[in-house]
Amino acid sequence: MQPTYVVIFKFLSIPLLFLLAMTSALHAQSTVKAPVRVIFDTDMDSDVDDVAALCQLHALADLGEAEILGVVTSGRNEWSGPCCAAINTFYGRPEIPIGLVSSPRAILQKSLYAEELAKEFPHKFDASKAPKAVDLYRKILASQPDGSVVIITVGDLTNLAGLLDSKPDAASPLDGRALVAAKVKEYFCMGSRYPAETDPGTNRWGNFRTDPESVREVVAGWPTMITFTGGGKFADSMAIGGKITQLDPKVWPVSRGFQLYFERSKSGPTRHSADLITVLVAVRGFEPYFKIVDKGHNEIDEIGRNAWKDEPDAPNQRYTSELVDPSRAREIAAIFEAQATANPKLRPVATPAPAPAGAPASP
Ligand SMILES: [Ca+2]
Repeated sequence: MQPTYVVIFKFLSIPLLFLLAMTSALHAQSTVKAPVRVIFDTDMDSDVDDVAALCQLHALADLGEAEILGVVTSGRNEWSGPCCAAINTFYGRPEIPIGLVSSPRAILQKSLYAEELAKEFPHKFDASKAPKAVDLYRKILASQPDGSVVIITVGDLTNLAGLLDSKPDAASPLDGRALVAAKVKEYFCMGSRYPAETDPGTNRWGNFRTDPESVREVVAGWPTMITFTGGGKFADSMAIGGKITQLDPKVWPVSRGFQLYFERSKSGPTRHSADLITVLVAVRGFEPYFKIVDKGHNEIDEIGRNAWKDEPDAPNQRYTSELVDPSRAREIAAIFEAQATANPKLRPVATPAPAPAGAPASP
């Protein structure tokens, strides 16, 4: 007996089959999402999730889901810029512009990996020719369609405060706030804990305590949607590192970064995924994993502690710091690791050929 679908197809004429095929192709085309146009703003210094998050963003670019318009660094560590350049080069995108923070508010933090990644992996970054982060933001935003750009910060908010405060220049006749209002679709911010961060200490940790003045200015003055994503237990529940550290650290910057971080901080074998959560939500949205709180506003105190207040409601502020189903945390961590370890599409890493039978095992 013939399968049912064969019987059905026998009754369909060739032109009708062609029409059906064309209709489904057109439908597929109309449902393909345009890549999310991203500017990635990172403190590529103190913590190592930035390394994995930038690799993840390249993987999403390889899938056609994101386009990386530029990368800017928010801290004063001199190796952060070249480290980003090394990662961009690894993924076959050495042309991505990299801007460096210039504000006197920017702080200097040590890095356990940035210098090594910058020295061990090829790139042609020249800090003396790199644009200032705010200038690069302005240039990129001015060149993009209205309402099209997504900003992701996984570091300090120093550059964004500078952007809001920037004056008209050769790139655009608009001041910073008007330029952001015109060009930025949404802003995704990795920062702090939710519903509140209550550390009584004065250490300058995380992304809000490092430059609180800038955080207060950005949160108060940002003219489009801001989505905050939390750290702490939320990001710990999706910790990564197991698969990343299995890759050859001589070949893969992400593996080398995690190796150095774990060795030198005497930690591991996993690390929280705070910055990767922000990237995933910015590019793919909240569904199906992330719970959103969209009523209220984020209140930031003088030292950068925050508290989510239900009243009054800021229509342009929301956060996620909880999973719809917390039992799926490991599933999401596996997605992060798969993305951070995906073979670059533009510059694939050769997998070693299997040794011929009978050959001596390599040392
Ligand atoms: Ca970070």
